[in-house]
Parts: sequence; C-alpha cells; structure tokens
Amino acid sequence: MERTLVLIKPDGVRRNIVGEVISRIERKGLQLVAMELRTLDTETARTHYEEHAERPFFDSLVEFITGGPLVAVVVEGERAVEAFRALAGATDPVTASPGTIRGDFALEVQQNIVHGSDSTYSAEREIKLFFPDL
Ligand code: RTP
Ligand code: MG
Repeated sequence: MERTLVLIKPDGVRRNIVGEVISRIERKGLQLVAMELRTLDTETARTHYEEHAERPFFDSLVEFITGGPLVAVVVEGERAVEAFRALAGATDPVTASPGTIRGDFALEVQQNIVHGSDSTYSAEREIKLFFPDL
C-alpha cells in the first residue's frame, strides 16, 4: 500500500475546514494512518519545502506555513500520492477545478488549504520528517 503526507495548512485550520478535508479523504476510500495538530518551527518548514529554497516565494511560504497550527496526516491507499493530488486540485486555486479541495475553498496560490506529497519518494522523505517513529 502506498502512503502520502497531507498537510491541512494553517489557512485550512483557521477556516475550520479540517473536518471537510478529512471527510473527503475518507469518502475517497483512503485510510488515515497518523494525524497531528501542530505548529511548525522554521527549520522543519524549510526542510519540508527545501525543493523551493531558491524560489522568490520561499521566505513568504515558510512564514505562512509556520504562522499557525496545521494538521499533518499520513494517508494510505491504492496510489495514495496521485489520489490525494487529484482531490486537492491544481496549485493555483483559481484554475483548480470545482469539486477539488482547492477549487472549492481557495482563491490565493499561497493559501491553498492543503499540501500533498508529489511522488512516493517525496512522501517517504516528508513522512519521516513529520512522523519519525512511523
Ligand atoms: P504543495 O507542495 O503545498 O502540495 O503544493 P504544490 O505541489 O501544488 O505546489 P508547489 O509548486 O510545490 O508549491 C508549494 C506551495 O508554495 C506556495 N506557492 N506560492 N507565490 C507563489 O507563486 C507560489 N507558488 C506556490 C503554495 O502554497 C504551494 O502549494
Ligand atoms: Mg509541492
């Protein structure tokens, strides 16, 4: 079975749609393996998004993702990485299809409610970072 790391970002927690996002994951048929509400420190946030370290939006992204509690979830199932990315929708919520999480709940590219690992390789790295004991 494949695993992926999902984050319900601070904007999702602030807007009280954690239950909505979890519900969509469950209705899809994916399983919850681990879940925690926590506020990220800067170091963990920088490591999580290290692929974007040279991007102009990096500092702003780290500030946003550490700016309040988020919910980290390990999700398991058939092709879980791809399945959750499909539920999340495109990075830019304006063009994300209605029916997806981002398409239904967001308008700004940074505050786009959720993160999902982009490959099984990323998933393994990110799950280790958030849940080292798993
Ligand atoms: P994520 O990693 O959060 O699941 O999102 P993603 O794969 O769809 O998009 P990615 O390119 O990895 O970007 C990571 C996050 O950075 C913020 N972002 N801001 N200001 C900008 O132009 C910009 N571009 C991306 C978003 O929060 C995006 O999800
Ligand atoms: Mg990404």
